[in-house]
Amino acid sequence: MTDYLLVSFETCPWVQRAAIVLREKKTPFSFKHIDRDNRPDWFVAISPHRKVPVLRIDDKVSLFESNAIVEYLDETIAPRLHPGDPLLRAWNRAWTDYLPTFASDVTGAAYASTQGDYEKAVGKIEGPFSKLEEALARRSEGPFFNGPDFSLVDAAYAPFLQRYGFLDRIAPLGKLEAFPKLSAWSATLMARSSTHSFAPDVFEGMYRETVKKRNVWLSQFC
Ligand SMILES: N[C@@H](CCC(=O)N[C@@H](CS)C(=O)NCC(=O)O)C(=O)O
Repeated sequence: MTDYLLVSFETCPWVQRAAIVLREKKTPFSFKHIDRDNRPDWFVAISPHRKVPVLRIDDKVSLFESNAIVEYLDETIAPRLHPGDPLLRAWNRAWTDYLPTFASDVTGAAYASTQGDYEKAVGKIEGPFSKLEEALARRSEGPFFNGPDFSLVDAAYAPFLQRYGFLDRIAPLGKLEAFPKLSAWSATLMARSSTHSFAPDVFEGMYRETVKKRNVWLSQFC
């Protein structure tokens, strides 16, 4: 049996994306959590950008970049999470390509160092939310991004929708409520066990601790 090791920082959303795909495929794996502030030499040697996730396979091969990792897992382990139809698959890839922008606009408030920067960051949330609401309106049914079947798009967005929820509970944002399809999608993903690498309430505490230590404007509320 192939041995999969996910090298991680405990609260990294990009690692979580890969872990979700492994859990959806019911594939056993383990985490190796490392310290962001003290990255070991063995890690630096296998991670060209010094970032997590790295997926170590059979302690021989290392893959980096969450999108490359999940595409590899999807090509090599059943069931396929990408849709079979090439057009729908291209459309799905277009939305996973959008993920870094979504992540930065929706969770940027967690990195703002002043109240002014925080308010500017909060002002960026509605744009991506409205884009996703329109994308979700194209399908005929839910509960997932494409309909009844869980996909790589669901795995990609779940960690960032979860962090939006955390931020909304640290200092109320109230943005999601204006987008019913996105709200329902987010609720579905939060209720899905594959989303969670830790018990949700424990993880929320860990996330708050991370924001607190970051010494940003939001830290005072954590
Ligand atoms: N594009 C990368 C992003 C990964 C990423 O930004 N990871 C963060 C942790 S959540 C990291 O390793 N940051 C370390 C750094 O920037 O030095 C991916 O999808 O894997």
